[in-house]
Amino acid sequence: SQRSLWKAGQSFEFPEKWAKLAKKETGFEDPGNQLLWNTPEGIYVKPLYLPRDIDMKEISEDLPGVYPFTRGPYATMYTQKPWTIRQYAGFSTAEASNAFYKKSIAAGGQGLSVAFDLPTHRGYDSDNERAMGDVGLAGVAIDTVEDMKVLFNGIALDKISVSMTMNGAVLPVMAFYIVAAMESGVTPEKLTGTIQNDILKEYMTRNTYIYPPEPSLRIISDIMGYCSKNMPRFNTISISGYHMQEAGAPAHLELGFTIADGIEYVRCGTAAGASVDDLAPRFSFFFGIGMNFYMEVAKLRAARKLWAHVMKKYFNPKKEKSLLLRTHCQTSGYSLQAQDPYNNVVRTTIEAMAAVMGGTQSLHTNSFDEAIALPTEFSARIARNTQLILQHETGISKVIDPWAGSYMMEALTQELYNSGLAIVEEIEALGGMAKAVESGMPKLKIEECAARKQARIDAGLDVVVGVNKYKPEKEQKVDAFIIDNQAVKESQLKKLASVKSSRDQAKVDKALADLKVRATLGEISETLADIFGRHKGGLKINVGAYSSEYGNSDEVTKTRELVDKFAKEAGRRPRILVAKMGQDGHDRGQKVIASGFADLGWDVDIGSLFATPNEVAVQALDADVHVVGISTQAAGHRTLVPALVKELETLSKSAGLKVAPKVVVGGVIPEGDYDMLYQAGAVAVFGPGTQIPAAVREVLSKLQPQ
Ligand code: SCD
Repeated sequence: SQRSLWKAGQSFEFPEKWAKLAKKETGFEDPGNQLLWNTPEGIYVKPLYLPRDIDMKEISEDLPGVYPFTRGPYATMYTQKPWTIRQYAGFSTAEASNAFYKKSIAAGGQGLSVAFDLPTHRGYDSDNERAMGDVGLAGVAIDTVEDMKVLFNGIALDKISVSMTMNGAVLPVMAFYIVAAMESGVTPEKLTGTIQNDILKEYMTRNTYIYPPEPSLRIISDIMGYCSKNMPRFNTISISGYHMQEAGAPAHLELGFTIADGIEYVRCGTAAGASVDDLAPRFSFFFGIGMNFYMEVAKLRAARKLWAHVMKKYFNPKKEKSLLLRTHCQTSGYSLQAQDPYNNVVRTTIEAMAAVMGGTQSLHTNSFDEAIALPTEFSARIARNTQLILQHETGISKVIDPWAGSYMMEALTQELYNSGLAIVEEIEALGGMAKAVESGMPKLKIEECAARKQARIDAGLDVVVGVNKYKPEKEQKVDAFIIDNQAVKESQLKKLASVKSSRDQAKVDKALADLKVRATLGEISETLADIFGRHKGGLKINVGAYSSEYGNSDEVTKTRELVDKFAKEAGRRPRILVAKMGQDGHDRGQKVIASGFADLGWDVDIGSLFATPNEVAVQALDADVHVVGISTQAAGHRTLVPALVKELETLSKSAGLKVAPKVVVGGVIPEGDYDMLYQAGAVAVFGPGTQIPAAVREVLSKLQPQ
């Protein structure tokens, strides 16, 4: 592949003296160019960097704390105050999460970061029918102010900064947080922390939106406006690229789209009447840090420079702080593997080093078991200690921006800056990010990259240790932390009922319209959804991206032949509905599987997000599919898959069908759940790291041509 790259015409000059030596060592005609690495960013990483690769004039004046802040937002950076160790956590009930937070602060955590469960994100109380599979699973269930008070009980909200990852149901969550603080004696102006409040990326990737874009953007500017007046120490938005990277975006897309989102938010806020200098100083960012070490360090350096430049160009603020990009980072969840899972400790450490060398302000390090289930107490401790070791044992924080001046790092920083800027300009030409999101362009670009990445892994072109190469002879089992969804739900229902029965219902009904009483999260969100409507995401499949990256191998040909044989016998192609159920909106897996199956010869239908088991079954029968493939990331499968199998059987029977469509399940599924899923009627279960052609063959083997 190196040779074909070279022949494609990309050519750089290397010093003759070196080229001669390298030719001897490699036998290559033009070693410098034959050893180029064309990254998913479309950047050619060279085997050797030289002074000529950087523009000395451009970088020689760069200083930390000085515009354009390439070298860091603060002059002294970690030499005086290291980054904040801020571990994203939350599960089951407010009581359980509160106990966990207190323990983790005592063990060295420096800031809080609340993970809410999926029904809370999507604006449903725990007693809503659509919440049934997800209460308390991927985060903590918060229905009322009372829950929020319990969540922070005994934690001084004027001392410890609290980040809340909330976008869709941001109004009730902020309201509960402020009221809970006030009732514990802390006034709003003392609150420090961050609300994610970034809806644009939800439409692109994360999918925990509630309302359509226009009213959602209004809510965001209302929150930014309110906080800038009443909560001056609080960061009003966390403009997030992380989820784009998780969904498949290479660094240049993550960078460009995130900065373009930021520009859109400044525009929204200023259009609502605030000045850029009221808003921008409290903007913050959030990037994902994956395994391409140099690229990730360069990305953070480029992001600061790009933000400073575009802010100056588009808004010309007076305050220097308005130009300054401060960011949180999280190590990549996608890079973690269910196979040979202790390798993940190493991956996370390397990613954490990239975040820190890139100059992050705050960091979450993932736990090694996150590709399997929620972190256990043990794995959460190792994850936190990874940062404590970096802070205390390595000397890494003693030097500011340590990669500055490296030919390679400065060149990569500039290349990423250039590609990020080109994307920002492309989005601006479309009329800004809100318009671009409406067109579906960013989402499709990200999904195409995800399909290509999967194909490279399946074809063995990208090595993942322990997954597609160097597999262990015996799988190492790890303990999985399983939450009893039923028990959490029961406890939430009791608490909800008690809040509802202790208030004056007539007053609630009357006052819900202006949202002033102890309304629940679901009531507030439903009331607003009545006015704004609920947003529905797009459902397009990338055709061709997977197979063009994979190429024509024996494996692909063999698999296609089996699919064709089935088609011949059955009189039609095998047909699969790739669906998601419950409130889990992570759709990278769904989209990648849909692209892969389609490219390998299947007819593919794709299900809407947030479906109930009944809705999936109805769609499956309407489309007359052979198989329903459920993609699951948030543990809802334990409740939802058995319900789906029942629905399929009932509906098939009443439609007079002899056999119901088969059910297969794939995604983040702990080993311990496999039996339960088979017993519930699933015919195949696929964990993360499954190679798609192998999955296609296994699913085919479960089908009888009908
Ligand atoms: C810092 N300070 C310094 C300094 N370093 N002062 C002098 N010299 C130095 N060297 C000061 C700062 O000015 C600031 O004060 C204070 O110290 C705190 O520093 P900070 O840099 O603002 O750090 P922090 O408070 O930790 O804030 C970091 C962010 C913030 C700005 C990035 O937005 C944040 O914490 N974000 C976290 C977001 C998060 O956790 N998201 C989780 C997402 P002043 O404030 O007075 O200036 C999880 C998620 O979505 C997961 C995926 C999913 O669910 O899908």
